[in-house]
Amino acid sequence: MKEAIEQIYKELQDLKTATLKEAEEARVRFLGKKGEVTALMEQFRTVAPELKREYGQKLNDLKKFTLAKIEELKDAAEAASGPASASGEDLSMPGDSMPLGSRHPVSIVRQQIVDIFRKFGYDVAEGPEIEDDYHVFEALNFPPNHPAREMQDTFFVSTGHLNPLLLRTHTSSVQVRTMETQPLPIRVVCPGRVFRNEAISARAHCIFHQVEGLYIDKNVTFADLKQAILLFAREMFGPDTQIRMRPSYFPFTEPSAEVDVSCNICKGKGCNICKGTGWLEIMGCGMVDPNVLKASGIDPEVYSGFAFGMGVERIAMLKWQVNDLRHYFENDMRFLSEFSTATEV
Ligand code: 2U9
Repeated sequence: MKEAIEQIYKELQDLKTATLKEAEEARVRFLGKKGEVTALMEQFRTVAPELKREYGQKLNDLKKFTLAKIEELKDAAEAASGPASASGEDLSMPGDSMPLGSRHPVSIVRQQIVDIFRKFGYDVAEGPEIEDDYHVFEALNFPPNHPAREMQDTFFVSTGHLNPLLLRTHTSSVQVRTMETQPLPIRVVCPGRVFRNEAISARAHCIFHQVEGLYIDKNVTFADLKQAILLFAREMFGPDTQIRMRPSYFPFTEPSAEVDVSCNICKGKGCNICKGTGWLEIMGCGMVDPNVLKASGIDPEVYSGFAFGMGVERIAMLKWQVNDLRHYFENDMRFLSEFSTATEV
């Protein structure tokens, strides 16, 4: 037994461990149920009575020495790896990161557009996505056989009666409802989802977002429209932005125009974003057709107004030079995370 005790002292003196786990393994090796020191303590029973006192003392000393050595090894391992839990994990490690969600780019741009018009004094109105034929077409001066009403352009919810239900193809129906219910003058922007029965491609989708606007008062002129659009374009695309208007046609406005802004990539010189023209189309607009005012009970002899409409995805594509509309609908995190800090106007 004497040799065995000395052998254990020697092993303990030379013992080195690098981690808490190794120190714990050493404890089990010497002091565990089947440990070397534990085995010697059990052998004590077989020691001759006249030697019991001497060996009792030796074994107690050995046990104390072993406990102190293991304690020392554990302290050294903890000091080397920082604070640790009982299971040996390093509690000083940084935690797993929890990525924060962020607003969708379409939502960011829709809010930016709305905020600009709110700053100009416009109210915000929303309305139903399932609408009736009257508020989407009839009240907006669409002739009965206008192609936009047809099956291939409109998703019908119910057909077969005079005023079918359908998914709105534009948010103009919200302006019609505003004209029906709100006192004049009216200055309102209407953001929302719209639905068109179109094949999905890089440039078109069957669901997209619009912001439309309407201003009705006495003596509203095309010059007011031009000024409102210019101020909007400069807030949205930068203070040096120029606009131009090209004549167009919509059933609900007369005269009507398409609006382009100077390309903010090439500063009007011509690049592949503006396809060499120096201009980018951003919206349509016009003076509200007298028939539209009349349909909602507003006297076109007394009042006039302008209206405009833009696709939010299109504005977002121009703002961030995204070349495929479908990115906005696919919820690919690699795309969406590009916009996690893009909240400023
Ligand atoms: C009322 C009267 C007039 C809204 C207008 C446009 C021109 C227009 C398109 C832009 C791209 C739709 O998203 S898009 O495809 N819109 O060009 N919208 S004027 O005119 C109205 C609305 C309501 C009562």
